[in-house]
Amino acid sequence: MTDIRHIVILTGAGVSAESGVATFRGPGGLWEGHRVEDVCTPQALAHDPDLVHRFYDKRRANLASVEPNAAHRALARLDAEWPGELLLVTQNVDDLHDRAGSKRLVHMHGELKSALCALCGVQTEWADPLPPGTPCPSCDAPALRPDIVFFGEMPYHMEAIDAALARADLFVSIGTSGAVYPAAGFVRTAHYHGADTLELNLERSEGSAWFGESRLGPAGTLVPDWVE
Ligand code: BJW
Repeated sequence: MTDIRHIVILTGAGVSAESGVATFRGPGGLWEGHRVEDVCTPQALAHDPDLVHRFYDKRRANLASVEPNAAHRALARLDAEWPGELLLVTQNVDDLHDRAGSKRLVHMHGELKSALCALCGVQTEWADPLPPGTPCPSCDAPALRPDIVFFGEMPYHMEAIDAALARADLFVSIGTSGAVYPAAGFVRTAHYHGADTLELNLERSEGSAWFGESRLGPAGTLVPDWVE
């Protein structure tokens, strides 16, 4: 990585798979027992808030039984030691990158451990139990919801992500199917701005053809190998 100074890394559910966090798509995926439109849209939250809260309560409870894996740890090491600019953009709502020690990190699809007031937009730490109708600590409206970016909602930190992609010399995508936008388009943006592009994934993602290089295998092996 001799000429590389600025790195943007995108992670998806595959980076947490070896920690025991389910991915979304495919057999055994998180949405196998749920239709996405039943749990992951603002309409679903309005129509059946109990179902949506239960879905995320279960996922949040699961965090207590999982640990960061070798891929999370390698990325945290890179963050600590890389002298140039680095931004780790995760689509994951788990806290495994945080617990591994990554600092230059943004959660573009929200966080299980955060609550969002649907009325005033204030974000607070999630404290169990927070059933639907819990009042917001700031404006008192009974509008606290999981701080998760649903389909049709704007992902977080897009300005910072776009700015980092425009400066990146290297864009690395890890453990994501490339099925969900805008994250699926980051490889094209980075390529357009002249960055090298590398994919580390168990199998070729939907946008695989856009990457300069694809390495296929488990993140727990590929990521430490790449970082060293
Ligand atoms: C391993 C591994 C191992 C396994 N090692 N690898 C038509 C065209 C284009 C766009 C749209 C469209 N219609 C609608 C849209 C927009 C929509 C969208 O993309 N829809 C698609 C379905 C087409 N997007 C949105 O609505 C987004 N907002 C938006 O676009 O706002 C407007 C906007 C405009 C302009 C600029 C910016 C914005 C919001 C998307 C919100 C996504 N939310 C979710 C749920 C989060 C909460 C939750 O956790 O429940 O985020 S959806 C879900 O998918 C989750 C994930 O973050 C996301 C991506 O999934 P991911 O991480 O890729 O997981 P998988 O399971 O798909 O893949 C895992 C991969 O890992 C696989 O490839 C495996 O092989 C691999 N793997 N084990 C390495 N050990």
